[in-house]
Amino acid sequence: MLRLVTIPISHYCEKARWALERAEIPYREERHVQCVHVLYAKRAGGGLTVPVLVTPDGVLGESEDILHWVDARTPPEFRLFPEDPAQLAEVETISRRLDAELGPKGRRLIYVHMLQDKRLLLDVNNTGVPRWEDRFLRTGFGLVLPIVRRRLAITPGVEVSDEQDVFRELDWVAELLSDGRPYLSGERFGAADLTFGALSAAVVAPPDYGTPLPSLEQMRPATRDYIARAREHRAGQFALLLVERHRRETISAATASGRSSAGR
Ligand SMILES: N[C@@H](CCC(=O)N[C@@H](CS)C(=O)NCC(=O)O)C(=O)O
Repeated sequence: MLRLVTIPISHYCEKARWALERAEIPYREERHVQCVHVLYAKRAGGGLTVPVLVTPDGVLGESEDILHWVDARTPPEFRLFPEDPAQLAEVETISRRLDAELGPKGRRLIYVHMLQDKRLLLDVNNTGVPRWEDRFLRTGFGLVLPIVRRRLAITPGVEVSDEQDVFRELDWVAELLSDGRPYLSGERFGAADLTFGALSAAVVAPPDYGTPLPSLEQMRPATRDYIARAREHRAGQFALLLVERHRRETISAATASGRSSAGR
């Protein structure tokens, strides 16, 4: 059985879960809270970040590598990355920009907001982690907080520029879609779409995710405000559509329904 070491709320971990579940590759998720995750990520053979996927062929500590590993075990017509070198380069360019921009900026933005609502944050954050880690984070929150702030480079007011950057990235995604392509990856659902669907969770809080997310009603008004605006954005609507159509879609279900492109 594969092991996937995660921080359950992490959207990079969601990217890995989504890819594995779509390809129906069984895995066991090992959920840990922030900071403690380092012990388990390192012990599994990874680095400082999660997801870490432990496979019989070795340990993968980058979400993009996990998608490639899954693809190598997926029938060609359902692979996330195209074979054609030019198309592959385009899909990787889009995915990597999402990994480098929307991922970290959206994450810091939601952390800054949620850190102001400790109880809701911990309830959502700690789903499925070992009991001692839940207690550790609740009682040691004051100790962990400065480490998280430092790791994420949270400085006073950083959420203002993060929000601008997030909406700039959403504009860019909308611009890509404006040529009429059905998916960011081209004619069918692929790595860029899965990456966008997972990483945009921090800004659209989709109704379906690998661990329960809070509803808009549970959030503070300022958080609700930017998430509602992101959901209304053309790219935000696309993100929600990706989740609705593809988050629970499996390759065998797509095959049974006669679709060769996993859900178009
Ligand atoms: N490039 C990595 C990024 C992963 C990443 O940033 N993971 C975060 C969780 S969202 C993490 O482990 N953060 C903990 C830390 O940096 O201490 C990937 O795509 O897998």
